[in-house]
Amino acid sequence: MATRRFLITAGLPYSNGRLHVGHVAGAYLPADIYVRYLRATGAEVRYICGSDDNGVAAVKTAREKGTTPEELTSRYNASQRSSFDGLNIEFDIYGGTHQPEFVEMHERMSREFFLTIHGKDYFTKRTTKQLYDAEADQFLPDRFVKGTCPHCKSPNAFGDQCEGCGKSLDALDLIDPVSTMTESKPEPRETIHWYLRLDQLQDRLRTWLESKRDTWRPTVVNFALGQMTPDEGGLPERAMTRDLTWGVPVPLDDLDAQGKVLYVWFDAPIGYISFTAVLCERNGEGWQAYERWWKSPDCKVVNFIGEDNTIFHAVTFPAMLVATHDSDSIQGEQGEFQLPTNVVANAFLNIKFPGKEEEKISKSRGNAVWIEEFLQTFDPDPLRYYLTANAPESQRVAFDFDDFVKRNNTELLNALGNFFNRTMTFLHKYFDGKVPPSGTREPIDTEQLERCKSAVIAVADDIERCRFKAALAGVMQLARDANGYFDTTAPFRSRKTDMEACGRAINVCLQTTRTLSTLMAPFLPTSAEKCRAMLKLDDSAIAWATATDQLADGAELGEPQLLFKKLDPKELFGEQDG
Ligand code: B3M
Ligand code: ZN
Repeated sequence: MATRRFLITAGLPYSNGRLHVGHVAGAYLPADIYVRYLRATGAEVRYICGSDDNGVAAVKTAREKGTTPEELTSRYNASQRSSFDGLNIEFDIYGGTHQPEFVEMHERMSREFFLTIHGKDYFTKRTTKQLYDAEADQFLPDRFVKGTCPHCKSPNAFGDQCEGCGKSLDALDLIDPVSTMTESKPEPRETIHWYLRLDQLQDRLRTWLESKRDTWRPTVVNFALGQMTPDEGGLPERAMTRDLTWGVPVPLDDLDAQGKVLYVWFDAPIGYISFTAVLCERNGEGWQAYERWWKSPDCKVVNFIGEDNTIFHAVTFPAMLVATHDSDSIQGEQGEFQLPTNVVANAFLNIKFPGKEEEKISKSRGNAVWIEEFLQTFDPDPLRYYLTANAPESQRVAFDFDDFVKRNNTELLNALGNFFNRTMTFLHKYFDGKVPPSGTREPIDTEQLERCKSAVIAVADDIERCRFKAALAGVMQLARDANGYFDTTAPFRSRKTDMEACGRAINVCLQTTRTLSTLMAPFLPTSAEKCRAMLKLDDSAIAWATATDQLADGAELGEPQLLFKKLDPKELFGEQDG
């Protein structure tokens, strides 16, 4: 069979803040698990990410912090990168749309995209009205305008959305608008922008999305198709340029384009491609080798995102890709940009602190759990575990501290950790650390080994379908069954009466740890490494196909190591409520 190839992306985080658990649960961790698993099956994979540096978010935060967007985005690019490292989320490249090593390639590719789409007549140039701050001498991005909501009359409405009722707004409809830059009253002025003709691309997108009904998460496909219902007018044109100086300048030889940049949602997804090109260049293949990943139907592109990014990944970006095609194939012919094979979106994560109500994670309320801080107290694997076992795959769930501690102690420690620990300790105590002979296996033994084999298939199947939570549950079930096997065969009793039976049971337990060490690796890479050390296996044991390879009779194994620590809620939260 030819080697499978995958290009995996995770949404580019805005580089205007630190990473919190919600980000990680949304996209980066599930993608990392998927990538680790795919590699274990022998697939050729590139995992691409980096920061989304352009757009208003950086300009606004930089202003608030009294710094420049360059300085701000470079600082947070580094901070986010180190949080990812700390969690063992391993990208093949971590770029940044405005970072020194990437900006040139990124802008070149973004310009090329814009010009190709322009050349194919998928833009309309249009004059509209927008709020202008005469004091600051600039048009105001939506987020820079505050006012009263025309719907609910809340005074906390911004130009794009009301914080009170959540409705999305047009800045021009705000009552008593105020510029957040200068506190002055902005006035409507005419401006010109380029709109992507999504209406012209909608039929092809709909056909493409319909074909994904059986393989994508229903939340994603239904949401995207829901944008295209004809009775509500279908997809509107969307402005792909902005009046801003921070970003990729609009590449048109047109006076009206001066002082304007590409909309951040136009250039950001191109970051996936431009970072791939830089990666290819770094690897010495030349940047053009990116085409092997992006323009070849035998490479599958899969995007992992948070749910709020669905419209851009399931509609707008695919529309941009289709708009560059010469052929009328929707997925893309050889040599054309491929549409994603899957767009995997997770819902948001809420937060629940001990003794408090569940709430939305919000920077302004200061209730986020920052990765940087979390890693000062905890190891990465328990967080990876909890965020997968409790993943917001189909709906919002809460990061609940009590539950985190409980699951660490009852699941990771009591089920998985304990099985390794009791098996390895027993081995060293009574068998001198050497694998006892498998002997003639009884049905109870072969049943346990069969469970290992079935788990290998079931876990793979769940990961292939991006059901990571179910996949991890499958791994944990095997650990629990293994404990059951240990209890039933009771080597701690048979060692006094029947050393052969005792050795047989320990042999099967060891074969099970061998399987578990492979199956847990995508989820818990650090702990899996410890397991390999205990079993004296090298990294080749990550390969999925080796999961049920047997440890040889008589093989000498390593010392037992504790995989997980018990967490004490009193120690952790004792001081919290006073
Ligand atoms: N920066 C949105 C976000 O962090 C955005 C993702 C871009 S992916 C191309 O929510
Ligand atoms: Zn409102």
